[in-house]
Amino acid sequence: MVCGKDGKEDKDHLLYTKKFLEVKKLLLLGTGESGKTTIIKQMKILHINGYSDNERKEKIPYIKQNIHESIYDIITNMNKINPPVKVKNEETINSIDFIVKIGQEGPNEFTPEYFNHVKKAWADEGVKETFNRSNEYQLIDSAEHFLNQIDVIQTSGFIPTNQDILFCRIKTISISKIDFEIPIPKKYGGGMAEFWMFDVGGQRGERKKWIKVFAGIQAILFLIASSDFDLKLREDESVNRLQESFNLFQDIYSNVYVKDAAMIVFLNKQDILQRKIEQGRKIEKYFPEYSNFTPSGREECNTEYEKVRLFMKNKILGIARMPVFVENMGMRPGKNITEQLKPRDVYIHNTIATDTKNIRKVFDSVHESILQKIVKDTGIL
Ligand SMILES: Nc1nc2c(ncn2[C@@H]2O[C@H](COP(=O)(O)OP(=O)(O)OP(=O)(O)O)[C@@H](O)[C@H]2O)c(=O)[nH]1
Ligand SMILES: [Mg+2]
Repeated sequence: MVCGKDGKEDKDHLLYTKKFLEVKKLLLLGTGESGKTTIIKQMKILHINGYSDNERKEKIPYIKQNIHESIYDIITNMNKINPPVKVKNEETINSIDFIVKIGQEGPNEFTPEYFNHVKKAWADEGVKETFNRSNEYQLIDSAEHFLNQIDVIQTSGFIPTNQDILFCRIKTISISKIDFEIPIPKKYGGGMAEFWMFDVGGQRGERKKWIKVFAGIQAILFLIASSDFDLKLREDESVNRLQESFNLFQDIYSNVYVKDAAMIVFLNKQDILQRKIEQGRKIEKYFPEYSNFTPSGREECNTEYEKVRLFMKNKILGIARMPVFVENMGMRPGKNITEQLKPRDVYIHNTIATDTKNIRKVFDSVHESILQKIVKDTGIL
């Protein structure tokens, strides 16, 4: 307890302890496949009770479906990409025909025969080459993880690990909420903070539902898949996925319904971004302005990957620096008032949503930022 001469500090302390103890409502936003649901899964692992064996087993059909979607999308794109790719081993054609005949929906039953064909196809060098060019078509991120594990997945005693659950891709088409409690650091008075975290679908058709959960949100966790720089949007292949993310961030940043929420940005999928940059993929091919980008002297930048990370951070800060004007409807025609929104802090983190250790660390820091914002907003310090 903080004691003051006139009891003011005591009152202040009580006020913000009360604020800290209020439920904190966090909203996950971002484009499709940016990693929102993966963050929800991490909260269940870190702050709820993790996954029971039954819950793990419930994921098996989805994992098998991920395998089918992956192999189907790779092999049906071998001929479509330019230049096309041929199988290296003629015998693979038989397996490819078997899988293609099943169709996009997947088999009624995942038999040993089915898995043998998938394994044969995946072992072909031509199929691997097409996989390596997956930025030229649409492929889920979990493809390699599950295709490499068919032997384990097809056994009758298979129980998915946390890693499998985190990689399993299921598109979100409804709004869901999880709640959990985490300890408040002693310096803020201790106790437990209750969090409600909302997950929404990020594809274009899902975004009209977002407004339903805007009321009373304290913080927005906005996810950007930073590795998206060389991918096209699933919903509209004429649009770059990373550009779509920046545009969406700008829309949300200037949205008057969430103007009081803290803005926390996760530059996610850092593992994939690092791999792509180290393999020599060039971001300037998609974002020509990168060629003129020089990080400020204060920021550590020893590798190309670190420079790309700073470029993206800079893009976000650039959007946040732009003035936001909103028009308030006046009572009488012609009496509209244009108001400039207060600029606000944007907290940016580089994340790997599939890495529990990384998310534990980042979320501790997110929690701290939210507490600091409460202190700032209540005007006590
Ligand atoms: N390697 C890697 N994969 C990731 C990362 N974050 C998410 N993924 C994978 O990306 C895929 C999409 O993640 P989701 O969490 O389903 O994405 P979402 O934002 O919920 O997508 P929608 O529900 O369509 O809005 C999943 O297969 C995840 O395992 C990451 O940091 N690294
Ligand atoms: Mg989702």
